[in-house]
Amino acid sequence: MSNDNNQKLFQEACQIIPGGVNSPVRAFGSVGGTPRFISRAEGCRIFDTEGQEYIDFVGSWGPMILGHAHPPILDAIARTLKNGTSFGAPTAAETELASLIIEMVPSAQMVRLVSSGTEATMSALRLARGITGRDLCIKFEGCYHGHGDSFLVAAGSGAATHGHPSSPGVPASTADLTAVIPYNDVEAVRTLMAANGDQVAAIIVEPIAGNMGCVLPVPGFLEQLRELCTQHGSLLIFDEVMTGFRVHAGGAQSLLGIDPDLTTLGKIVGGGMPMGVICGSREVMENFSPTGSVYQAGTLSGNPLSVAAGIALLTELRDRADEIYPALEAKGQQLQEGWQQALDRHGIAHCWNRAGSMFGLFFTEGPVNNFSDASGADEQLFRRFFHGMLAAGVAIAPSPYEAGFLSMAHSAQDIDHSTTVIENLSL
Ligand code: HOZ
Repeated sequence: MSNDNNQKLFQEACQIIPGGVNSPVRAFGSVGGTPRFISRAEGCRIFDTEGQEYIDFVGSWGPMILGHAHPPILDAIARTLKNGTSFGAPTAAETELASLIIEMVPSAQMVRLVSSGTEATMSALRLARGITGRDLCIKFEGCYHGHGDSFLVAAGSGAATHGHPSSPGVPASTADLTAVIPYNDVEAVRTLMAANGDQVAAIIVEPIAGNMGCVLPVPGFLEQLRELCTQHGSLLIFDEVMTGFRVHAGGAQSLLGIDPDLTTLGKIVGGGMPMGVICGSREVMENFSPTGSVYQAGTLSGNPLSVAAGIALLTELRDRADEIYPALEAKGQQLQEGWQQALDRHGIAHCWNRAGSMFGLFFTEGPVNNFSDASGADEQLFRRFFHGMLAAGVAIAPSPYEAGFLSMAHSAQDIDHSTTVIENLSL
């Protein structure tokens, strides 16, 4: 199969875009080779500029829960587009989307819309610092909360993929305000809070981690974070950019029954258009300017096209939740069983973590409960697996430090086909 056009486009891009990409993990840095340049996507398939099609288990890194180019979302964007692309002024649709979020996400009483998950987490931490008058933040190794300075310390996702989990350019004085603890290590949090709890503005956590592969919280971990935050007057921030509306219609907090003080959302909430959200209790959220004094702003915040796409997607997820989430779980089970059996036949050690349609496959015996476990997996094998799948028309994320995603558009046949591809790989 020709890859000439992708190679030509990548070379051209590399001349004028750092690494040829606008987000590092897309560059195939850890797996080698040439990124596919995508011309279109539909359902569970993406198509590259060579005309080659792939069953897609990346789903634009999460938003495509109902599939690519989902007609109700395209229609909503097309209808809205006729009226203009940005007003920099309030719209009725923003309030409609905020109401939907409040209806679906248990801890949300008020909502602010921004343009990306990174903006949401940065603003959530500023809000926590403003409210508490404290500076310290606790994050977990391998969790990724966007590329704000405070979070590029022992970060997952592309930062881990490219070997810079703590980025140059982040002033030491900022990095020093972020304490890093292994995911699922509640004793370490307890010790740190006992010593410095009165200085901790917030604990931020992916309630189900998706940026070191998929890693699930061990029983009691999140409950104890909740308890420690309450006890020490710190705010608990759930970064649900990946898990929001993905693992349950109400996000991980609904699935796991824990209310954070603040939640950040992204990806699904914008229906595949740029969108981030900070939400929480009225008491907390009213500290944002202009009702409060914590400043936060954006010309494109509440962009009408993103809002229209978000309303279309969330409305469908809410109205069809009883059908969609069990169906996604069934697809996840089928995928897991099929891939596990195929890898067993190859005699390959592997470990699987999954929350419904969000999954992580690690080439190690496991268990994988934190970043150190995840980074112990066989990277060479991952590379061979990745390229074997891609060559056979199955796209997974080009990094072991990313989660995989299924959508409602993946049929049983698509999933079976991906299993057959694994059976036929030479690993
Ligand atoms: N950090 C994103 C996934 N966890 C990657 C986004 C992208 O490259 O589009």
